[in-house]
Amino acid sequence: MRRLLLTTALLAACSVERGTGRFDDQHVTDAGADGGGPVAGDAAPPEDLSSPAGTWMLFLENSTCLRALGQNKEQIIWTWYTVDIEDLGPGGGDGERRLKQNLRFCTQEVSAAIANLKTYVPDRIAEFLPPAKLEAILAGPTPGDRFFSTELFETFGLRTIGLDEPLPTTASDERVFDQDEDGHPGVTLVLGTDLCEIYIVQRTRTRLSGEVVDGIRVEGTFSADLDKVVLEATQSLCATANEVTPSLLANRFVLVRIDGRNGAYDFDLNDDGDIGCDEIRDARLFFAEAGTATPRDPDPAACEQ
Ligand SMILES: [Ca+2]
Ligand SMILES: [Ca+2]
Repeated sequence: MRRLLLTTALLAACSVERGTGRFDDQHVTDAGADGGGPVAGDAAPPEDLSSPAGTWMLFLENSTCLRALGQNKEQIIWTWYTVDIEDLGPGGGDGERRLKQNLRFCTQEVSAAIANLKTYVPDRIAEFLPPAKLEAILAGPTPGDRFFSTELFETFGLRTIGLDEPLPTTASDERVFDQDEDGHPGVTLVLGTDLCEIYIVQRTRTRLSGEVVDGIRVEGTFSADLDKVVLEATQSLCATANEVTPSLLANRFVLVRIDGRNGAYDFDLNDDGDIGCDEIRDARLFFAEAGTATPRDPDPAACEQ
């Protein structure tokens, strides 16, 4: 029965209208071992998260404000990661566990903001980003028990940079490097439908704070410091429209198990024993459609101040 329901949901995910844009033509592939996409575990998920080790998907929804052309509007940045969790054993508190998380950045999407312009983050960037290691504390296994992570420190196009050091502003700065190996400084993003390319460097600092929902899901909010500099652009207009500040709304995260254990869905669609970014892109559409990790629409109230 669970498989039947799942197949129906997957078909719905395939046929949903997603508007226009270069990321909107993706479909859930049909590469499951049984030809039917991800398969749910045999048992229903347990209420308690007593065995967190395994592979999860992390969904981040970062609410920012973009100021340009005399306007200040919400710009949401969504990022999807694979997370391999190791259980390091009991922590200091009663029932507490220490976890190690190995994160791999897979894909990122940005909502349209000023003048309906979208920033596109090419999927190939993920191939050049190193994995990140974080620790986390799970205060207990029952729904409502707290979950905290150490800080996720990520950079685009920067060789070395301090936590708060001002970012380079020129391509000739020795801290800048061509991380996505396309011959342009920093990392290349695309604005609009090929309106222009921007060559950027960026630093993000993220810290998760959430709680257990059930045996296969943790949800909560996160703090995010985002610094971004456009080093060069193919049109000068595109270089200026990038002042990003935090919004008035909370950032949201969802961590959901995707390895088939404990009643979770299994997104190792090609059965090679690993869940890669191609499979995360399928999981992303599936959980968006299922309502588990669904990107919300920008809110006009987010940046009114
Ligand atoms: Ca580059
Ligand atoms: Ca796989």
